[in-house]
Amino acid sequence: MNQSSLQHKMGWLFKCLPNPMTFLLLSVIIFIFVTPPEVDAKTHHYKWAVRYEFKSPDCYEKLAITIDGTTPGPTIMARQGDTIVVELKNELQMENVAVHWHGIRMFGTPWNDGTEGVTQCPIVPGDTFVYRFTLDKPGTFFYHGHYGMQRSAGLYGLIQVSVPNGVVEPFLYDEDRSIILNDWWHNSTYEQAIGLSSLNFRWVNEPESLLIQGRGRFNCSLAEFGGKCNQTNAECSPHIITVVPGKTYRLRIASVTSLSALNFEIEGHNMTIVEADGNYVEPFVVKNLNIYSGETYSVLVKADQDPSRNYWAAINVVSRKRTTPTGLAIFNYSPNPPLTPPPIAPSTGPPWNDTFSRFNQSLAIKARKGYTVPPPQTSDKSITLLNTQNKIDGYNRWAVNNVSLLLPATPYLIALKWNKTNAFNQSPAPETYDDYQNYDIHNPAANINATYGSSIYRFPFNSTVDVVLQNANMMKPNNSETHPWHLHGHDFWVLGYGLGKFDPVSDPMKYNLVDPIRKNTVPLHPYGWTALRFRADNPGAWAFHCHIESHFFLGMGVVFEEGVEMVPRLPTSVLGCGDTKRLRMPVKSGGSSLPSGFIYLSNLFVLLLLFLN
Ligand SMILES: *[C@@H]1O[C@H](CO)[C@@H](O)[C@H](O)[C@H]1NC(C)=O
Ligand SMILES: *[C@@H]1O[C@H](CO)[C@@H](O)[C@H](O)[C@H]1NC(C)=O
Ligand SMILES: *[C@@H]1O[C@H](CO)[C@@H](O)[C@H](O)[C@H]1NC(C)=O
Ligand SMILES: *[C@@H]1O[C@H](CO)[C@@H](O)[C@H](O)[C@H]1NC(C)=O
Ligand SMILES: *[C@@H]1O[C@H](CO)[C@@H](O)[C@H](O)[C@H]1NC(C)=O
Ligand SMILES: *[C@@H]1O[C@H](CO)[C@@H](O)[C@H](O)[C@H]1NC(C)=O
Ligand SMILES: *[C@@H]1O[C@H](CO)[C@@H](O)[C@H](O)[C@H]1NC(C)=O
Ligand SMILES: *[C@@H]1O[C@H](CO)[C@@H](O)[C@H](O)[C@H]1NC(C)=O
Ligand SMILES: *[C@@H]1O[C@H](CO)[C@@H](O)[C@H](O)[C@H]1NC(C)=O
Ligand SMILES: *[C@@H]1O[C@H](CO)[C@@H](O)[C@H](O)[C@H]1NC(C)=O
Ligand SMILES: *[C@@H]1O[C@H](CO)[C@@H](O)[C@H](O)[C@H]1NC(C)=O
Ligand SMILES: [Cu+2]
Repeated sequence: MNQSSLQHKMGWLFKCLPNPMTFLLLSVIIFIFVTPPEVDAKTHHYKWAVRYEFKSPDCYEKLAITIDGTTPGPTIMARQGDTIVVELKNELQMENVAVHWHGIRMFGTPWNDGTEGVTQCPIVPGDTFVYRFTLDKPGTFFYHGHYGMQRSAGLYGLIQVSVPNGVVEPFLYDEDRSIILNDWWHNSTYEQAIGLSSLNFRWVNEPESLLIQGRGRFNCSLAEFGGKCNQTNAECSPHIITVVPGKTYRLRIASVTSLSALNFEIEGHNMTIVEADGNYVEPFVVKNLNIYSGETYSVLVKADQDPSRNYWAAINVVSRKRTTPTGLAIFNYSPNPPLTPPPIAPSTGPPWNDTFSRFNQSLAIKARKGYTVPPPQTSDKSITLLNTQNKIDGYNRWAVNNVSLLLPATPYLIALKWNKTNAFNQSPAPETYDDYQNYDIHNPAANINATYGSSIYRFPFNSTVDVVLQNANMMKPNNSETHPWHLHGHDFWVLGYGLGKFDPVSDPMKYNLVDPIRKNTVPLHPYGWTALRFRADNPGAWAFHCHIESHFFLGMGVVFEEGVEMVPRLPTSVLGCGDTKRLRMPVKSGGSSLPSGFIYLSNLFVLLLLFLN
């Protein structure tokens, strides 16, 4: 239908409608016909059941959290502008759940971010929660459990968002291949969580295995007595990446590890890094890729080696002393038999303690020319977040500026919208730490005790905020770990990395304000600092935390709020816990969790389509 015939029909329609109706219809029409990517946007519906099943991803059987019986869960494949609707049914029987959509900014739907304690109440056993959100940008993303340590139990999967029809990406490739990387323990997530939070602290230890696309291989002769382990179980046969000689592949790689930083390489093949967290990277060639928990990358790989054999795709732990065997997949040149092992031993990766080369790779990641979005050249506010390991009343905790986060019973977004001022501490969270000029990041503090806290950082809407993450010594002398920090609801600009203590005078002068990469997850290297800038332009309450499962579980995170007054009335489906126990309205079966205004608009839209036909 062309524009003028549309206007003709519209004109007729408006004459028949009262004024407010006309206004609403006009908004709908503008929304539908003027916003380009929405034109051919689709809605993808999923009905997922989350439940425990006995699984043997590394040949050793244990309980894993699955989606419709699989871990990783199904890959969501869609286009920018598409809407995703996931009806998530909690069939865990004895455990709550929530699922976070990592890297999706949730514009206009902050209550669907899936972060229990921050944006929603937990989904109780037997209940169904409807997540509905729009894919705001193309790229590689993922989803995972965000309640307790459920990601560790296997609740995760990929989201692959392609560019809208007619849009061309700035690099050429023949096909996509996706892998999601993970680390895996045989002890249950419950044993881990209780061990970590006991006065008699029990560390989770290093993972037993590394998984590529949910598959790894444990040496069954090392299995504990009574453990069920079967090396020939099909569930633990390696993941196969099949390629055709001469073709170029876009390999999308996501890491959901609970602890490990990984180094990924494909034997005998270079890789060109082209995407990071949904943002185009100025391409550069590497032999191997360091990837931290919460990050995603796309690399281009050309199948240009001897096609008569297969190659190893290998992941190795870096930044922690390695005890976990290499995780392996097979890079299979068609038509070779997929399971024929490559003739040489797989790479054991770079030295685990080669911090410099990882730091150097972080520095090398810049925004692609022609796709740079320059950051605001100045910021309105700068906060410094000191990362430390502490004790509180004898318990092991992680803290930020000496405060270890305890998520309140009433999730922040809900407390803010419902004016529940007793739900969390209303005084502002600390913007720096005590005596930071004299603080020695290279030694554990004289007093290692920290405090619990629930305060948040509140930023004026659309202000520009700098965050300087400062690493320090752990409680154990001469030890500092890598912490990958993930921000919900935003991409930030990575202004700089440094080793040692941040100098507030000289270091900002070295910030990259020209072509910084935008990301949602960034490493903080041992004894180093990382500086970020973001615009507080997404109304809501957003978690910013270390993506290591046990670290966030032990308090290593903060919460940012901006423009919460602009968030419309929350759907009642997110309520029902803490101070909102009685506010939850029953949802009719098959009912929607959308705000009524939205339903009204969608109904009008349907009406409009009927008129037009
Ligand atoms: C598994 O958990 C038990 C009980 O907490 C503990 O004794 C054991 O050391 C753990 N195993 C490993 C490999 O960490
Ligand atoms: C598995 O462990 C046993 C016992 O330590 C060892 O003898 C064997 O070589 C290991 N197998 C592999 C494939 O590493
Ligand atoms: C191991 O798995 C294979 C394939 O599923 C099966 O044939 C075999 O019986 C299993 N072995 C044991 C000891 O359970
Ligand atoms: C990988 O890149 C290095 C450095 O650019 C180059 O020397 C090497 O030949 C390349 N290897 C392959 C297999 O292309
Ligand atoms: C890494 O550790 C090894 C010993 O495990 C040590 O010899 C080496 O000097 C360390 N390298 C760096 C860069 O710290
Ligand atoms: C640092 O990174 C750049 C870009 O990837 C690379 O060319 C260079 O070889 C690296 N240097 C070291 C010492 O690793
Ligand atoms: C740290 O806390 C513990 C337990 O609460 C207490 O016994 C100890 O005195 C505190 N240490 C310092 C230096 O205040
Ligand atoms: C919360 O407070 C704001 C500002 O005082 C007010 O506009 C809003 O109606 C209140 N919301 C509720 C649910 O009470
Ligand atoms: C943390 O708090 C303790 C008191 O609880 C204090 O002695 C210590 O200096 C604080 N450390 C920092 C880094 O602020
Ligand atoms: C946010 O601030 C920028 C720069 O001042 C401005 O261009 C933009 O329109 C503002 N956005 C909103 C939603 O106010
Ligand atoms: C920590 O490292 C420093 C410098 O390398 C060294 O002098 C010191 O002995 C180490 N301390 C411990 C407890 O290992
Ligand atoms: Cu951490």
